[in-house]
Amino acid sequence: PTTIYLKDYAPFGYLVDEISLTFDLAPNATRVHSRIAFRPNPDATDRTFFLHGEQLSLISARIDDQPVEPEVTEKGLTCKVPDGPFTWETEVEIDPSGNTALEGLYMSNGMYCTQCEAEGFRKITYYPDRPDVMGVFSVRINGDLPVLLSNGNPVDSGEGFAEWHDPWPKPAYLFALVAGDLVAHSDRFTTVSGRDVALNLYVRPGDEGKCAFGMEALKKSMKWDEDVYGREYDLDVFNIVAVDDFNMGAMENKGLNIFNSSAVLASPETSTDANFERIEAIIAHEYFHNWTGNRITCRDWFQLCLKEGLTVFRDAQFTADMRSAAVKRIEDVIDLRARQFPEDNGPLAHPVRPESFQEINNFYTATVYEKGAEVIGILKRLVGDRAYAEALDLYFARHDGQACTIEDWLAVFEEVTGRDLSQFKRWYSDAGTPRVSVQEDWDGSTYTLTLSQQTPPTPGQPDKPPRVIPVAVGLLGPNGDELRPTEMLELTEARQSFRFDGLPSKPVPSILREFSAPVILDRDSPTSERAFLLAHDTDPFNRWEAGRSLARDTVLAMAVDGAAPNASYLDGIHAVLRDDTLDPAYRALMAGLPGQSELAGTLHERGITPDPMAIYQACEDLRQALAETCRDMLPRLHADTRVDAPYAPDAEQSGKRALAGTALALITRLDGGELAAEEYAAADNMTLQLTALAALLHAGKGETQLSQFHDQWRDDRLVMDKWFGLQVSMAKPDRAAQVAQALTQHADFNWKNPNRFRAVMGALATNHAGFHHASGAAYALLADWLIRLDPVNPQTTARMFTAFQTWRRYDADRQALIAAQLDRIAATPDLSPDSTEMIARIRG
Ligand code: HT7
Ligand code: ZN
Repeated sequence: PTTIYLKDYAPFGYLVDEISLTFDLAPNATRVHSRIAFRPNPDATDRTFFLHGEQLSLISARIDDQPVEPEVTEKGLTCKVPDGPFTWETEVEIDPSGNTALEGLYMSNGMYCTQCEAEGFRKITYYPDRPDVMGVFSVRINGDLPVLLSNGNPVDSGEGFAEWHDPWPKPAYLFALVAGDLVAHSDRFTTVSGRDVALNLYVRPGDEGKCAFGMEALKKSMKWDEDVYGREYDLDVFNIVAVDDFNMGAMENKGLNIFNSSAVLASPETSTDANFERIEAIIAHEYFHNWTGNRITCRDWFQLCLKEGLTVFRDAQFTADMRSAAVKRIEDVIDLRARQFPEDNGPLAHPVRPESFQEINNFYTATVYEKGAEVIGILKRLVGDRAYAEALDLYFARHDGQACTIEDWLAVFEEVTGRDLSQFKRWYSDAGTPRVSVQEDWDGSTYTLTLSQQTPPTPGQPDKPPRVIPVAVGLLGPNGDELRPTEMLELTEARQSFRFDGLPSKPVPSILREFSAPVILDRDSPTSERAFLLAHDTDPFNRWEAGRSLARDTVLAMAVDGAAPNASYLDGIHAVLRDDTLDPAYRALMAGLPGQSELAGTLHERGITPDPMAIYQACEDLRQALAETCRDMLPRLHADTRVDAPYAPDAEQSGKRALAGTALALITRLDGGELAAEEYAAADNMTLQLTALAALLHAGKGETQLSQFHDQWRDDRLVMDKWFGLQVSMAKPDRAAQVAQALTQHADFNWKNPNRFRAVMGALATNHAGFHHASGAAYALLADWLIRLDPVNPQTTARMFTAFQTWRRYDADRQALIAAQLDRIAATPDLSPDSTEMIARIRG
């Protein structure tokens, strides 16, 4: 495998002015004719004419209408070309129906569909398939299908053909084509300057009833981007297509977004509140890419965080505005700790802007996306909201139509603020999660906070100089009053002190409010202080965090020392659950426990080898103790959170349902499932149905309901994914592998469909105690299936290796079992480069 380095970047020797593509569609033998206007790039020195191309049968090639004989390899072609501008033409044949990797042009349920990011266009035709080569695309599709779509605006269509033109120059990764028997859910949007835009959501016949929510989310996103970022849509149409076979959530192709059907189709009967929230966020994310990604794109794939970090940041702002900012922030931190922290603190650690890679598809990671968004949050906190807005305006004005770098991005901030951002840039170049420790001093009127930072070594980066960390701090008085409102401290040194003078009494500090930077705060504060913050902190994030850290410490003490559940935690959560002045969604989050994998990670950081079974049991015991503590108030809490109005997936109703679900889960521990069975029978929406079913399964009941559920939903593929996944995630540790194994034998286990594969194998990998069961059965099962999927779909296979990234945390027996499975997979003949790279990095 070849390693590609950021430092080796060189521009391509030729620019593309225009590219015309003609597709003659046929499932096994699609013909692609390309006609490309090239001219020498004045900024390049190397004039090698190399076009990427993989899995293509070259039929013919011409330069300026004259046949040529290029030199063709498995990776592309080279050819001698004229010194000045020239027209390049090829005809290739490809096999969409044989394309199971879902990259390039492929088929899903009889529909043609493309996925070109990052390097899929080279499977469609010969082209400089790199993001800094931007051209104006015209496309003609010949095919006997009712709907024929490509990027940009429609030009012409008739029986068996359609023509499209995209006036905005774009890199090939944003190319898209869809052709199939689809139906449209249509609407319109008038932009701020009065431009009328036709909106269409194309779905398979039968899915029309699941489009309304997605369409509303799209219109809200378009309006929000105008209002908040001043960004207007720039084509006559915006099309979205739902496809069942898709490797990720969605793709922002210019004017033709393609979505995994799970990320766009929704109805109250078939989708949970969490599904609705996720769909709204993904639609917004892909739409926001129109400016942050499409109009301004990346120079090379090392700059991926330029578009992804910023767009995740923007979609988080959108969700915070549409729903509850505090709840969104907590959800994001839960997710960051579950997915990004293990990556940043294990063998797969890499900088937000990596410096090398073998397979770029392996770098669509939580670090690039979620930490990339956190880094934008840090920048905004450092420069302030006004400067952020000014810098963004300058970024859009200066770089529209360009392929940019992180340096371009930082330059606009430096220019607007006059601030030197070289230390801040370490957030992009240095991997690893900084640990911030705290020391306090009180002399009777001055309170001094001394903060120290240290980032552990990561692969290839042994030393980490200090970086700038915004630490939001507020000081509380003994009765919970704010002695000092939130102040943004800038920690720039390895160790630094901050003084607060003239205080009437020793304050209780509330540190890292709003989770002002993605760091681990090492602070051994007394339980009483955390209980105080849980009751009084005026910052909603830190109030939640106080409960979270009490929960963490009590579970770990129970798991490691056999301690009893901590009464401060139980009483504190009891008080929160009763407090109906608090948002129900927030109360539901307060009552949650940290994930078991996260708890295992904390033990490992403290030098203790985690025992997954002991952690599992401690969590069970603590939940049981919470149920007992809250016994008297739970029926009332459950009744009070009942939603009587017609179902709406909004923040208010879904918050109530979340709290009712929390109450139901606790009640089920006390009544053995009586109420859950009633709730299941009466449920008229998927949130209630699934919550009740999960509670029953946890209680060791629910077999009847499980089979009723199957009969009710057997024809709905997205609901059936839930049916598969729930059984594995609710399975007891000693049964998880067996349950997953049995489900892989089910007639509906279509393992080539990424959603179905992930429903079972993803659920197995995240059932912590089940996955790490001492038998090693789950490791072996996952390995068997990765070996099977790899030749069919390397991208989806490679992403699942993250299940093994934390393997060094565990005891020698488990490590040996995992190493044996990784070695078995690595020894598989013809293993994909994607999986080969992941195993090599994880194995170290
Ligand atoms: N920009 C997209 C990333 C992507 C992708 C999407 C679907 C299938 C394969 C893919 N590879 C990369 C999605 C996004 O971040 O919005
Ligand atoms: Zn994105």
